Amino acid sequence: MKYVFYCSLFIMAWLRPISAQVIGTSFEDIPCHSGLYFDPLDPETPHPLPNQTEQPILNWPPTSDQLGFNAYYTPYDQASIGLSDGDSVGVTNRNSIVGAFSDGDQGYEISDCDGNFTLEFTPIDLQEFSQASLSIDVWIATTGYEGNGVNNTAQSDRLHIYVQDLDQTQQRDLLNTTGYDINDLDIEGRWLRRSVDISDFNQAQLVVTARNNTAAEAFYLDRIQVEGTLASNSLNQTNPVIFPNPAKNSFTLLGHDQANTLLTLYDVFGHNVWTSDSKSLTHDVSMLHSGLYFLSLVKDQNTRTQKLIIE
Ligand SMILES: [Ca+2]
Ligand SMILES: [Ca+2]
Ligand SMILES: [Ca+2]
Ligand SMILES: [Ca+2]
Repeated sequence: MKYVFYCSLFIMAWLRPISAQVIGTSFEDIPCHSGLYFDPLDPETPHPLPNQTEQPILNWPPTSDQLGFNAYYTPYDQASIGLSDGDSVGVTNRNSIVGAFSDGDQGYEISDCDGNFTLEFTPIDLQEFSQASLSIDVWIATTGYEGNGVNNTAQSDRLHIYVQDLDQTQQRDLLNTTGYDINDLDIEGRWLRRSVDISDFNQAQLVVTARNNTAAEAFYLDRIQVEGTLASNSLNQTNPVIFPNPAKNSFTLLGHDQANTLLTLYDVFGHNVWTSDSKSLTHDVSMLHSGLYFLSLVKDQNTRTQKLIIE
């Protein structure tokens, strides 16, 4: 009787919707190089911006608990020098303009691109979530910006930050100065927290695209956070129980027929990171990094998915 009582308490606690940080980045724990970034490729053609030895990092791979990002360059309609002349871009701890980063000691800087700089973050799989939001901190350096950002020219600075759903082909703005002189928007010289609801998105990707052309024109990014609440059907009472959850090196799965069940763990990017058809109740996951995962159980073409946190 006691056992049933405690089990009921456990399941009730476990059935509560869980709202928590899904993933993010604050650009901490990434190597930081001072100095300028020099793009070695032709500024007249669009291209990915490759990391250069001992220069600020522009691209970084994702981990199970941190978003990755990749940088791209697109020239003006009349191509200029782009980032070939040496510019302050990428992961930085230079805080002379922002005073302090909004989270930790590092952020991401985009300055003097002489063209268009696009930063794409790792797409996140949100299909298991009923609610989700994405937030970012932005600092726009105080200086004179030109134009209204409509034309793809040097005299038309702009900053556009949005989340796109790669699955449903839609996008939602966090900040878009297109159509305005940045100086008229009262957004310079302080950290701005921008958030957007993406509960209806399946595959969410954060994109930052910037156009500026002097060293004084600088945009900074920090404290990117995706938060979410798991969909209630992922917490179905008939599902097996994962214990402990959060897990450290292993987890035990109770209340399911372990014979002929295929277990797969997916990370928040939708990547398959672990598979097992073991009949054991306890599974070793010590090789996985800490983070949020989805445990998928497939048996007789029926699939159940549950959340697993590894610490
Ligand atoms: Ca930071
Ligand atoms: Ca430049
Ligand atoms: Ca202006
Ligand atoms: Ca300008």
